[in-house]
Amino acid sequence: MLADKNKIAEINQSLLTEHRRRFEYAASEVKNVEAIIQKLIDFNIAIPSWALGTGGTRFGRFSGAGEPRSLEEKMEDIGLLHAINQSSGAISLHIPWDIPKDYKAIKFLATQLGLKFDAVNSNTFQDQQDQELSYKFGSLQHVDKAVRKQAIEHNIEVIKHGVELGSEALTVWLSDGSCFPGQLNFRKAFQNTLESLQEIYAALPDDWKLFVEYKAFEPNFYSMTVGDWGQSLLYANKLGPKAYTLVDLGHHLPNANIEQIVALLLMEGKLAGFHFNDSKYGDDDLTAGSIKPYQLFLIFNELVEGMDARGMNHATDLGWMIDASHNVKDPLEDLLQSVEAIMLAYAHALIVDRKKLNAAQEKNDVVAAQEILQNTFRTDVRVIVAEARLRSGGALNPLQFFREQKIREQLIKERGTKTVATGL
Ligand SMILES: [Mn+2]
Repeated sequence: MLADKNKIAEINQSLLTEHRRRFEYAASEVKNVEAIIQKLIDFNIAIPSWALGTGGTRFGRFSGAGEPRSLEEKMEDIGLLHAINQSSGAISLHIPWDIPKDYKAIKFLATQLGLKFDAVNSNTFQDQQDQELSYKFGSLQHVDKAVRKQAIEHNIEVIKHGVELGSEALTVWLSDGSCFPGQLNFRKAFQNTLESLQEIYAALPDDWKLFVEYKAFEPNFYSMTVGDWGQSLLYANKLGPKAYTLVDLGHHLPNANIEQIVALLLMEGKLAGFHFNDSKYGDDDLTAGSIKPYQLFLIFNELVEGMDARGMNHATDLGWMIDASHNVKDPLEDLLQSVEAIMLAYAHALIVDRKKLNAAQEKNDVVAAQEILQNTFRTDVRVIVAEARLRSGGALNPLQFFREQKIREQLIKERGTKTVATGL
């Protein structure tokens, strides 16, 4: 189904008087509000093709109803999101869960829906039905050269799909590692992985990037061969200028200072971008900003500061993607909430008074520095984000629109109640 633009405009009209009143106040409180609105309009967050269905855990999966049954329907769902919030204009494909069968038709559909193809993602953390060799003991790190070769070829295949669709990056997340002491020679595992990545890197088109994603633990629980940003950066540095470190917020040990990691990766010109989600304990895949919105703001604060220091374009110079899917929410409502939380964190970061913050830092005025950040975080920027959406043709209140227009009910009518989207 497609979103009804006239309906969006009609509902917006009914909310406009109240919105205008709130916006006038916010605009008087925030400096350079027009420049901020433009940046918010330009900013888009890619939606992964695996987030449109209800996620599962290893204990079970409670599928929702009206889930997309094909890549085309997943794209339609993202098209719906984008029509409603005007900030989700890209899809990140996972291969082999979502192999495009007809590139031309898929590209045409993407254009119709206003979507671009973001990074493509390979999968060597599962065995596929028709697969010859198993990844049980790793893929790019495997002691058997034949397994490594199979995994390398898969990644090159993923690049080929991406080239056809107009993607410009490959994200490699490896579950490689070990579960028990002694299982693995760390140095050999690293070398094997590096050599495999080098072969994949050599197959990248000139204008492509390779994103090396790290994760602290799970599914391996003793060691991960790309376990933290240090290891990822080692690979990225050894591979060359097209390789970068990708930060997934849920892939750290508890209490890691992610904002500091981001600042240093940016300083080194090696930050690829983000997988947004939130967590209480580990890789919980919860809605972005649902548990630690202040941390999300602090991360964006470093992003804006670090990108501006390097003269980077916020909207295009890093990869921005949500990587979450959980058991209990409607996936589309969850994504609307995630995008909203990310836009709010970005808006907050844009209004930090950097001159004052810098002055406080230079004087070791710890109290003033904290006040600047916390006052910013406590400023209500929801109406500014809504104004950016309004100007782009999106809904003033996305979640309210989704519910009042009974979009899920319509999707269930179209697709049925017993649909299961491919993915985790
Ligand atoms: Mn991720």
